[in-house]
Amino acid sequence: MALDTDIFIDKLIEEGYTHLCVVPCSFAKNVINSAINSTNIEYLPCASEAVACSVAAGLKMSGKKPIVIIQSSGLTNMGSSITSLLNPYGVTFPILTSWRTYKEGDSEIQHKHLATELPKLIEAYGYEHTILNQEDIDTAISQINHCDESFTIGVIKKDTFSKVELLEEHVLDLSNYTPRSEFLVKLNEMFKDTNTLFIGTTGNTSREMYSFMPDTNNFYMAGNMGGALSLGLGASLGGKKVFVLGGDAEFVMHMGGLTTAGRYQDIDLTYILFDNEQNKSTGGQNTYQSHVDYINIAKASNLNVIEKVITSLDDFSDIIESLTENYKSNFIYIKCGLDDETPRPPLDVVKVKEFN
Ligand SMILES: Cc1ncc(C[n+]2csc(CCOP(=O)(O)OP(=O)(O)O)c2C)c(N)n1
Repeated sequence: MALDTDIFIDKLIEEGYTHLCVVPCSFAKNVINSAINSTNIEYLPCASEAVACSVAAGLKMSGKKPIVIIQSSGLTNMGSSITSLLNPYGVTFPILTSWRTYKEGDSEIQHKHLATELPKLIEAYGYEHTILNQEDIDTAISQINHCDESFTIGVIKKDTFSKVELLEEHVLDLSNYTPRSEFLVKLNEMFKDTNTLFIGTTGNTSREMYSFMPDTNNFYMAGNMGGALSLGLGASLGGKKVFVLGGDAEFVMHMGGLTTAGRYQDIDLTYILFDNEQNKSTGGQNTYQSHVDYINIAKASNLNVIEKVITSLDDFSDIIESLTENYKSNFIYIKCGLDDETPRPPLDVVKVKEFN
């Protein structure tokens, strides 16, 4: 049985909770949708789990009642905030983490370690954990209240929440944009059978590369969200010609990597940001990042930025062709639309520890 999600959110509001600080997980999709639909609790999407934790601490220390919702893979990102802010200062609020399981060949490799070790990680942070009751809302709410007052982390298992669709006004319409697959097919044509390394980011970019770029030299980084540019920097400093294909949520998670990458000019590194305005792989939640000027951020970090927002395949091919003659640390920004779901790359192609 699952909790009735809208009633759950209403009860949180009745209890005085004010903000939901979130980095999405598909396990929490319904509760996120319900919070976005509601006008009485503020949905506060965060660039990373560390950001979510610090924002929530600031809210709590100012008299508000925040809740943090994240994926188990991101609990590690909160390590410093937990051990060096919440713990020593005695600040508490509910942190709810999904608990991703792992089945060999059927789950993403990023979840393998914490599928068994999550309770030990929570314990190492100095917290207890409580698995959120999936049958009785009042029990679940009292668990959350307990987390609000103690060093206890709430754990969300799959199917804890009943289905909630986003209200029409919150659904993104990307139908005017070229789907990402068409840009990937173009790259596949242009770099077929070359040794150029394509690093795909966590989220749907990697999955779509597996379907639409069968002839290129691909590395699927199914995890380490936010680390793709830096992985690419290391690879290019190691002598590879590298393209990193990123998503808008991945790009901001550890955006400090941009300032490190900007130090290096004579390397074969190109970052292509595919902005579909959403976390496609965790349920399509809007990233609410339309205030971000990606082009100028990359420029100010000293990357060689293509100033034009790319929306057409023709512009894309021209720009890629011009780059291949003159590599530097390049940044290309594409506004793209959505493709249907594609399968995950299988374990044997994902689990690679040396680049080709
Ligand atoms: C540290 C961490 N936090 C959260 C997640 C869950 N997660 C996986 S993909 C993703 C969103 C990716 O969105 P984006 O980069 O825009 O790519 P898209 O899926 O839209 O192509 C999130 C939040 C994760 N894998 N790791």
